[in-house]
Amino acid sequence: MKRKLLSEIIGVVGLTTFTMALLLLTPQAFAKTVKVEMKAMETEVEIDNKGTKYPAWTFDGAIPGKVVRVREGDVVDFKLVNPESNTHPHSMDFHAAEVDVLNEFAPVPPGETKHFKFKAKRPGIYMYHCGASVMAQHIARGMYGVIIVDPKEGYSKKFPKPDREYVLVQGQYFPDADDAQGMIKNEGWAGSLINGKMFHYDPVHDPNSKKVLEAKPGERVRIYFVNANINETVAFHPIAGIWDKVYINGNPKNTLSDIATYNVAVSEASTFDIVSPKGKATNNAIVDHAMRAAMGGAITVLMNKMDANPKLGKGDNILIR
Ligand SMILES: [Cu+2]
Repeated sequence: MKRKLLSEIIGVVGLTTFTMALLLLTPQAFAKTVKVEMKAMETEVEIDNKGTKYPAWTFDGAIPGKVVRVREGDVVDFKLVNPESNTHPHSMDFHAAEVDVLNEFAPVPPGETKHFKFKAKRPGIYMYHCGASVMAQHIARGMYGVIIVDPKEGYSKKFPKPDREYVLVQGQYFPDADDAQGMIKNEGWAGSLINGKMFHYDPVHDPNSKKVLEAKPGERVRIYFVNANINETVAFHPIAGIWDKVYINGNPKNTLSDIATYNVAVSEASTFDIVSPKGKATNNAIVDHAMRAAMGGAITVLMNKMDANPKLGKGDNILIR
């Protein structure tokens, strides 16, 4: 009798251990808390390749702010510092967060710090931006960036592993940085910023441009694109290529195939795969096909060549400054 009881206890303990081990192996068990800290900085930046200065408002001193990358299920533990030396309130609005606009996204006065957490429940890519009033001005002056929430399932046939990844964030350039009402009305914009600079990666149209995106012929290049314009939709097109896949909102559940031009709404972030022909060097010009924007700087050269820099489009080199 005693022996039977003992074996039952061992059985239960064994089962519990087995269940715990199983739980440890489920994807939730790998979810982590990712600490992200940003400092609002009212500072000058260069908005073209010849060094023209602009009185920007930024996250951490650069347009766009840093790339935040987490995995579906992770908790983002975020802190925004607004130093006393600033003259305006600033805030953070992560489009990947489901929270309270009046609480987590509330403006932070100079000299104060805001701390909040959210769980990144839905995979995809999302814009983040300052939402302090006048919001159009805080975005136009540079307070935006991207958060990537990688799907917990990882890669699949439907969502193949890319060979290279690049982040491109487009914004409108308003030379009169104080004209908030003009920004709202879409008046006075004079160019398009790609990752903070007009013609940033386009030596064809700007001899001062020294950078391009690089890949090897035949590689799958994944572009994470954010429309951080104030009022303008982006007609996103790879000249001399076709998007192999477009993942609306960056989510593999929303996959389109064989797309020449895809309209990206203001504040939309979507993911675009392009695969160049194998075995020969080619070039693509990734543009906003709306001509005012393209001719104002929204052109990015993607060079597909055998001796592509092996470090570009990998690891920390997906947003090229
Ligand atoms: Cu701001």
